[in-house]
Amino acid sequence: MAAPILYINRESGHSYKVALALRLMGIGYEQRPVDLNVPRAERSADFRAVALFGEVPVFVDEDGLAVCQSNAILDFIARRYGKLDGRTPAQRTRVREWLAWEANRIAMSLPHLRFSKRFTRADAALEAWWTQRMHADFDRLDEALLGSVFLAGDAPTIADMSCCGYLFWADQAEVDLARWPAVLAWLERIRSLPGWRAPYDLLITSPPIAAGTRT
Ligand SMILES: N[C@@H](CCC(=O)N[C@@H](CS)C(=O)NCC(=O)O)C(=O)O
Repeated sequence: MAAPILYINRESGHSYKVALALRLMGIGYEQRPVDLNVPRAERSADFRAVALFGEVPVFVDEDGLAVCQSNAILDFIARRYGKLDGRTPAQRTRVREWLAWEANRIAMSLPHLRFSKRFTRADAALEAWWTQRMHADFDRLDEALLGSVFLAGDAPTIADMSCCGYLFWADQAEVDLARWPAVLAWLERIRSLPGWRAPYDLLITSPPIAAGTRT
């Protein structure tokens, strides 16, 4: 059996979510960087063969099964390796509720705002909209974390990996998380987990995002 492969880009928080989960699970795998400046149709043949949507991350397991979409990959690896999942059926359901929430909320605000501030500027109206949604998302997370150590109980799960991924780059979106103390405390708990690595320490070098690139 071949080692699993994770196609990533160093500037992709979606890639980081999965890389962090694999690291905390102790699963060995090979990272392959993808140049996001290259049009999707011209990316490497091995990537195009497995990337159903042309995006990173893509995970290819030991049997060659390719899984796309960060939260689907998190769900897949939690079940495949039996780690970072809820302990009870109710907790496992709660975990997947957070995955679905993240895809429609955090993934639709903070990553876009951060990309605009750091790489290719979007309209001011779009930035304002993403900022407003991001604040509402952080309010919701803060409320959840006031009464819970992690998002689905007292142990970390893929729900935490999904929701925390981009928050380690909050400074790049020029947002100060001090307004959300429960979120800050939760990020600190995640940072303290054995094996935790910051995004740029975990994701290998990829061709830098060129000026004007949109993802
Ligand atoms: N919903 C996807 C989003 C993935 C995504 O937006 N990937 C970006 C990098 S963070 C990408 O590959 N962009 C390349 C492109 O759009 O060509 C997920 O959760 O995996």
